[in-house]
Amino acid sequence: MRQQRGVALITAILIMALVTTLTFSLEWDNSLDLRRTYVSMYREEAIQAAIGAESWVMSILRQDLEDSETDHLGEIWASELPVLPLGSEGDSIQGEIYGQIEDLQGRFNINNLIDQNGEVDQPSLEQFQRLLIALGLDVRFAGIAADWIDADRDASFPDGAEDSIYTGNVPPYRTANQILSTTSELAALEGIDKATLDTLLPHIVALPGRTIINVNTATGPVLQSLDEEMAASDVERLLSEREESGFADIENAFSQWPEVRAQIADTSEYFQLKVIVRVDTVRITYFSLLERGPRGDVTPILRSLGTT
Ligand SMILES: [Ca+2]
Ligand SMILES: [Ca+2]
Repeated sequence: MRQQRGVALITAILIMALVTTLTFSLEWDNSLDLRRTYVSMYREEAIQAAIGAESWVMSILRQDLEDSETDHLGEIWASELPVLPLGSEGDSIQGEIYGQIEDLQGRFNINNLIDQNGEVDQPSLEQFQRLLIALGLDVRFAGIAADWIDADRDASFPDGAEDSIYTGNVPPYRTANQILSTTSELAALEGIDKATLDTLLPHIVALPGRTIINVNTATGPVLQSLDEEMAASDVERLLSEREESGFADIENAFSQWPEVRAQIADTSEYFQLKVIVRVDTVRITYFSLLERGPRGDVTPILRSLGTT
């Protein structure tokens, strides 16, 4: 009798343990499911908030074209979008949204490296070489980048790289042989490392078609890339002359370098919006490339979600 009671007790304990484990595992799965649902819901809300900010920014850019004839860093679009709280008081879910707009024509357009026939554009290649020198980077990347974008498969001399180089890599890959949609593609270039990219990326952009530089928003190294006769001291003088509201008269400011005139402007068509949205524990970074037409119509031409 005693032995049987003992067995019954052990069985009861085992069943109890089994039920507890099952319950715990069900609760665990349940809370994970709930969490997953919340995360995807918050993410969706964050994207909707970013799209809302995008249409607000589009109206700022539209208005800007009505109000001003030039684009410079003292304008409303160029100031940071302040941190705005999301969700009203008393809401259990809290978040915020902030961001900035950048004029992309203050940068060197990497797609200028080829002309409309897909062939290397020599003056732009030389400009890119000067930009690399101004940034203290290896000048060979200009030729290597041009080969990556140009239509042919013949490596340029002395600085170039086509499929024969990249197919030897592990894993092997081929050159794009077409214009870039994002500058991060340059990470695939022969010999380029992260430090080089980090230095280069703030000064370059990949825009569809050829563009000219807005000297009101250009970085110092980009100004210096405009002409081989332009010294670092000239750039310093130009930057101090430009200050916040741009050059009063670009013809006058750049009269010393007559060949530069055709490559520069004091207006822009391409802007990048970067918005960071947090909803509860979910955070997204939303990028939108905006094109503003001559009549003020603004169109998002490339949207992406980033991690930084
Ligand atoms: Ca303007
Ligand atoms: Ca090529």
